Amino acid sequence: MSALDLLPGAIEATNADRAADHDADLDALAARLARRGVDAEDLIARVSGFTVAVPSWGTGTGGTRFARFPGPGEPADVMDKLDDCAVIDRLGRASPRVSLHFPWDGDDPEALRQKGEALGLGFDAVNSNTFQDQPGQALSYKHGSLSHVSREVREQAVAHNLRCIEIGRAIGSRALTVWVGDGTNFPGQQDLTAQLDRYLDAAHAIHAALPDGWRMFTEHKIYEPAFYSTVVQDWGTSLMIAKELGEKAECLVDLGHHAPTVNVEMVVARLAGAGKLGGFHFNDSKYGDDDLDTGAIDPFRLFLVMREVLAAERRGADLAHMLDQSHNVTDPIESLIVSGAEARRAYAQALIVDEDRLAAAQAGNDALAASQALKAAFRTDVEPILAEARRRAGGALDPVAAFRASGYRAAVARTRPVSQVAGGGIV
Ligand SMILES: [Mn+2]
Repeated sequence: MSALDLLPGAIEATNADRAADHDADLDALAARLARRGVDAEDLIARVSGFTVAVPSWGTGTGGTRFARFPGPGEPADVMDKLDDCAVIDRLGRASPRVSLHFPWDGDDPEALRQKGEALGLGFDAVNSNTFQDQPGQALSYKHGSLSHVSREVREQAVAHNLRCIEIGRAIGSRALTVWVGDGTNFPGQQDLTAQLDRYLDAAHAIHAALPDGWRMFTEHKIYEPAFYSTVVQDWGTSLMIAKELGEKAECLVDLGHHAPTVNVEMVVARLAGAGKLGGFHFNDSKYGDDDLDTGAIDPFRLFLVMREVLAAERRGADLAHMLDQSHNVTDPIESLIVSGAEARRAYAQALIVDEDRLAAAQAGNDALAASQALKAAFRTDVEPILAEARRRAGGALDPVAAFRASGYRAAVARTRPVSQVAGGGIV
């Protein structure tokens, strides 16, 4: 028996416990929404159609530069990670696809494809890793990858990205996310302009290798691991790169990769307006790239970002939504379930904004009324809509309660080896 077989009984039991309260809450919310001209059935359908990909690397306990505290039953390999991703989707019903990271997730596309098919999971964007060295690697990325001064290192980094595309093709992915750790720690360490030129030259080679129907996401980050400068430091550079590379290149916005006071929803609006918004890495932060759980710190910002997502989608944008966060003190499965729901919550809140009221306020320069129109949507507790979307898809009304009742973590802890990796480092 697989540990996954523990889920149906737990979903059924916890749903039965909560059904009466949930039905009453849903009826009350539907009536309230109806008075505002919002059809609850329509909202449930829209929410059900909004999904976020789970990052395979997020299923293990994360860490900081200081330490990592492994939890019980951590995935030992990518097959375990995919099992955990299946748990997340079966309970939360918001994440039918997984975003893989190579070479962390091996080099056996056929095995990945078969496993995904067996679990009912698809694959979202594949992520390349040229920010650390792997055992047996010929050349080091210590001083950069796609922007390295050495042509040989750049070629090695390009070749890795091409391999990621190859694996992605075999498993049904249709996008490659490129984030590099390239940058400098000292003024003068590198020529800032020449460094970006080298990056562009290498990125062109990757872009040229993209199959039809594929996209390449360029992900910017203001700092870390380089602390003085990074090669793709902000959305402006990311946009320059995407425009320079061509049609298949688009910008990915990781919510944590900006300076603390940056207006991220503005960044999203600008990239969407330029026709170069490709997708997101959702997470949350208080100070920098904290990689905290989506919606954990500033749910209002997430809502405002989702407003821009919705606006872009209404204009025809096809956006890739992924989670990218580090779970240092929680069970990663629980965090990823909750984060998928938080993304959906913000999306649902964005959907119920009274657009006519907002447009009238904007046309009349009535700032207060405009703000109130947004707040009215943000203050609405849409949890019954989210829960109903889960239940109708066979998921749990309360997925964390169902997960805890299932005993899944204890079951896999009996069969998976205890993780020995206690050192610091990113995940
Ligand atoms: Mn990211």
